[in-house]
Amino acid sequence: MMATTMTTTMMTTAMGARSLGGGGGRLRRGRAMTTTNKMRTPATRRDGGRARAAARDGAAAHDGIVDAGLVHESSLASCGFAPDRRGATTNGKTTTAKETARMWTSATCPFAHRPWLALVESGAPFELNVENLENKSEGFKATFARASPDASGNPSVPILEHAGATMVESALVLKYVSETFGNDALIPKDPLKGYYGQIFADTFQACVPLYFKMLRATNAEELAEAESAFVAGLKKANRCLELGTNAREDGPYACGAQFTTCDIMAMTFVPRFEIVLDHYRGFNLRVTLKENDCAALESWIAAVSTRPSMVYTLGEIEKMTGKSLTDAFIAHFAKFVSWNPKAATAA
Ligand SMILES: N[C@@H](CCC(=O)N[C@@H](CS)C(=O)NCC(=O)O)C(=O)O
Repeated sequence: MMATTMTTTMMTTAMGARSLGGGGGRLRRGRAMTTTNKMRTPATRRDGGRARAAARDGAAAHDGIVDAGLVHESSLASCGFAPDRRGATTNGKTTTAKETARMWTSATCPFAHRPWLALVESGAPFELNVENLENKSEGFKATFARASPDASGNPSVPILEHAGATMVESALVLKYVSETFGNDALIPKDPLKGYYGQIFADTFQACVPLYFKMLRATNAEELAEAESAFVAGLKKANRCLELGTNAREDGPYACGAQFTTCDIMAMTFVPRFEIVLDHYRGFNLRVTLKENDCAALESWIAAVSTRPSMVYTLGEIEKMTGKSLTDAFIAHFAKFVSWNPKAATAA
């Protein structure tokens, strides 16, 4: 099957103006992007072009920007090692945020869901190429081979094409999208909150391989072992939120009031954990968190689960797959499950 191209119009953070223009609808540009352009005025424009003029005349790179007396003789500018600023009329963000991003994705992939959330949150102009991972298109394979460190590796989503570049790996693509579009709104602003958000995100993410271990278990003993490691991982993630209580007291997200990439890195797994583990392993995430006094993690889950971009993208997954979210996620992760205790009991 060929990849389906879905042209998606931008959606504002408030989700008030959300719309999905299928079938090649005209792309609208995000409000946040306009703000980015305003905020990112390059130094050469701020100083009225004096620095460029100075560089052209062979003067020091700082001429016209700061008083000569303020520049230490060991500075890069004085030593002549400062980057050549001639022709530097803009920075990367100013120009590239206007270009439409194309993301190769699979509707149900938790990794591709990360940059998708960031694209939506940022009001970026983007298109989705929804790939059938069971029957990959030649275009998808070639695009992956162009960008992956392992050109002959198994092609995977997400892949982002933007500004003439092709990028792989969800965490890096998420970072790129967040920095390129939407005025850095998703990047933690406060360093301490950022610390707590990141340690939480990293710790929560350590549960992901344990989740796959639970799905891959081939007998009750393996499952019990994987499950207890998974629960221990959840408790550690809960502890990270607790450790950051004072810093994060202004809001429910990993960094407090600010919704950031730290939330996005972790949150896409929440509905998968809930639905897939319940179905294949009879494991109830919410009950487990309650039984293990993980109130901080429960509050974070409540906040990210109701985030408008999350609600919106989950709805889109149903539209793309033509299935309920439950059926779509169960089908996506079926390939990891070779032993099903329910089926074993029934047999
Ligand atoms: N480390 C990668 C993992 C991406 C990944 O595993 N994607 C899965 C889909 S959820 C994939 O495309 N697998 C290839 C396949 O199913 O053949 C990332 O974070 O981007």
